Parts: sequence; C-alpha cells; structure tokens
Amino acid sequence: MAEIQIYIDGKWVPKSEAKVSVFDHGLLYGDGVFEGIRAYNGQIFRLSQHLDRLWKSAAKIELKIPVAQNQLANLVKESIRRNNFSDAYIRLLVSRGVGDLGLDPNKCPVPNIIIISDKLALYPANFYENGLESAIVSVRRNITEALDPAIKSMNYLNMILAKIEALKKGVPEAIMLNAQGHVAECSGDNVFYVKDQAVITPPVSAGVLEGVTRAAVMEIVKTKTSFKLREALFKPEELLKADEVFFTGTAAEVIPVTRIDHKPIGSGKPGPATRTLINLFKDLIRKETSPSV
Ligand code: PXG
Repeated sequence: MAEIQIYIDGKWVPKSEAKVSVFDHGLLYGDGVFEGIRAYNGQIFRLSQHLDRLWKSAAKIELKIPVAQNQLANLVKESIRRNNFSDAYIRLLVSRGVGDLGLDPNKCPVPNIIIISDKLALYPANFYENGLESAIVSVRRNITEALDPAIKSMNYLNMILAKIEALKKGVPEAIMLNAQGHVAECSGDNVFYVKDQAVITPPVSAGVLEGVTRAAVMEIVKTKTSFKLREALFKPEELLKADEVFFTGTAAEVIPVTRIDHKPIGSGKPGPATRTLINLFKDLIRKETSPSV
C-alpha cells in the first residue's frame, strides 16, 4: 500500500515525511483553525460551506489564510484524488506557523496549511439502528467571551475534557451545557430534539459551533418535512422529556440518541422523525455528491 500523501508547507509528501516544526504555534499554543470535511463518491460534501467557516474562524483569530478560497478548494479536491479515495475524511488545518517561543502571533510570518485525507472512523452501525447513549457532563462549553465556540480552533481541550468524562461514564459522546446551564453541544456534534412535531436545536448564540451538518439538517426540516423548526435555548430537563433526541456532525451524519444519563428518551428506540431525517440526509448526500454534480 502506497503511503497517504499529505499537503504541508506547500508540498505533497508521504505520511512518514509529513512533520511540523516544534516552533509551530499550532503545536505550542493551539493557535490555528481547522475543518473536518467528508468526501463521498469522490466528491467533497459542502466544501464551500466548510471553507466559508474556515475563513470565518481565521478572521476571528486575525489569521490571514495565505491562499485564495478557490485555490484551497482545489488542494482539498487534489488530496482525495492523489490518494485515490472515494469516501474519506479530510482534516484541513491552518496553523499560525513557525515563530519563536513567545505568544506573539506577529512573530509567525507564514501560516502553515496542512491537508490530511484518511479513512473515516465511523460510529458502529448498531448505533444508527438502536441509538447511542449519551450523558450530560460537568465540563461546560467555553464561554463566547473567552474563546468563541464558533471558532473551530486547533485548541480542542474543552471538548477533549468533555469526551474524557463521557468515556469514563461509558458513553461515546458528551452533552455539554453552556455557562448559563443551557444545552450547548457535544464534543464533536450538534444536538437536536423533537417534541410535539417540532425540531429544536440551540441557536449559535448559545455558544456552539455552527455545524455544516446542523445547517443541512435545518434546511431539510424546513423544506422537506412538515415539522416546525426552532432555534431555542433549553435546559437538560427538556432533552430528557423529548420525544426524540439526535446528534449531527460530519462524522456521525444524523445519529439517534436513545438514552441520556441512563434514562430512556421517548420510547427508548430511534423515533420516526430521526429515521426520516437520517434518510433525507442520505438523499441529500447522494444528490450533492453524485458524479454529475
Ligand atoms: N460541534 C463541535 C464542537 C464539532 O467539533 C460539530 C459540532 C459538528 O459540525 P459539522 O460541521 O461537522 O457538522 C463539530 C465537528 C471527529 C470529527 O473525528 C469531529 C467533527 C467533525 C468531523 C470529525 O470526531 N466535529
């Protein structure tokens, strides 16, 4: 098997040669931004939405991405072409680049763009059939005034602490509250619930990442179903009383959540709204990533 080709420092190199400097502020401080993108059928899903978010994240940390958006789009596409991937996960990073040991980002003249494509680690199929179990963790999502959760920054410790707590509780994904005690999001997914024919998710102002999957699912709810769509703040009690709960994310797509804190949600089985949205999301992927598009 040929080694995966990775884009770094302006070149394509085999995985074994893809190394960052110990003076890169991405490593020293988590100073950088990234995207987690998916390819289906050799086509990148919602690439422009991911790149728009990358540019927004970069602007919020005053990082100027040193290439044009269409150039970076071409590099992302090249990354799956070079590696002959049909279905893949693409990790696109822009770090502040190499500087000295101080925090000052002005000492880092050249941001480093890295593109890694690889096979995707998926949740097991039985989670989609039977639902996954989650837990509300004690780690709160960063407050917007400290580190805006809308920035997909290379510092993911907030989510890693939540994930550690979830794994200790024996569940694969954590539900995090914001500082006010409202439900925010998961370590790598957005949260939705269904109640009385309405689909509800926290607004971005709750302090969550504006998920590309979240946006696609909201669009589907509005245009392809008769459910009402609401962005609203809610407390964990609302989730526990919901008819259905599901998470959305690039890796998970739409995944049913059937137990939270050991309590069953609704019937304790994936519900009809979630099943419908799983199927409609799959239709959207097929439509947007068929080779004719
Ligand atoms: N919230 C957070 C904190 C995330 O990191 C999402 C929500 C969902 O956003 P998207 O745009 O993906 O719908 C994310 C994204 C992984 C992995 O390997 C995690 C994400 C994306 C891709 C892969 O765990 N998180």
